Amino acid sequence: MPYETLLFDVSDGVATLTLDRPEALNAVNDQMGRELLDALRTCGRNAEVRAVVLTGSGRAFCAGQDLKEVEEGSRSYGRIVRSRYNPIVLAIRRLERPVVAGLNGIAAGAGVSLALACDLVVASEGARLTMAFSRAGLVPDSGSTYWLPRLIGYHRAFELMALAEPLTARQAHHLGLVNRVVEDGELPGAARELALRLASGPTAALAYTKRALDQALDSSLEEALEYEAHMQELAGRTRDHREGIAAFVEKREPRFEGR
Ligand code: T3D
Repeated sequence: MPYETLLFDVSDGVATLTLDRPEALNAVNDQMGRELLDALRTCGRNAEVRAVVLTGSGRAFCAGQDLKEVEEGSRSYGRIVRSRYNPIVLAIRRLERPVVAGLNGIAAGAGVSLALACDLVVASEGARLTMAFSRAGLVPDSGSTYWLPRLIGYHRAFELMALAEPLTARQAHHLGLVNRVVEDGELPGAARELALRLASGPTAALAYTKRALDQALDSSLEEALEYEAHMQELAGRTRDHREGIAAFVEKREPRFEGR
């Protein structure tokens, strides 16, 4: 599927998905929603892809829902959230590849939610995160009511959601919403470097790690222990596991193939 609102590149095991409506700060319209979902699913089907970077063109990561599209006519918000955003969030979580959000600039509304759904977040110094939903008289969606209280606790989550004050990249890092902050201009390189490292990792074991963490978020200790055992059983059957053991015994770095 050719994309018009998204740049899609695969090289050296890394797929880079760049939201590309810079004139609208990469706000998500209907077409971008469809294209992003298709691109994520394409990554899942392509064995060459072993890590994904999600980033934006221009000065923004993503300004959330395209509010001009909202203005154009009557709509069912519930239907849009269910049919557009929820499948994208689930596609990121179910993608058996690590997804790195490269926050090149402002992230607002569902743009923050998309970043939170990723496995790692690297932000440029000048990036800002704003839970802009309440300024539009809306409720945080696309998973942010799920992630934020788990990551930073109820009170801070509510404060961000209700007051919609922007967080700097450094503040977001301090709160644990962002893994790394890099100088402006270093971002595409830093996100890619991290993705390249992940792409040379044991892809199946990383996918099982992602599944186990998601499972553990809503499990009892007993359930988490059992799920870990299940994932370990699967990881233990991979060639990359055998390679990891061989590398240890031979005192060398492992060369994982993603199988
Ligand atoms: O059913 C449903 O759709 C519900 C789902 C909701 C999910 C949501 O995401 S709700 C939250 C939606 N997002 C927002 O409320 C953010 C709106 N944008 C802003 O508050 C500001 O633009 C920013 C704080 C992000 C950046 O401010 P600033 O001053 O740096 O830039 P700007 O001048 O406001 O924007 C630059 C251009 O981008 C401008 O276009 P123009 O005037 O030059 O032609 C602006 O209209 C456009 N733009 C920015 N955000 C959006 C947008 N266009 C459409 N939709 C946007 N969200």
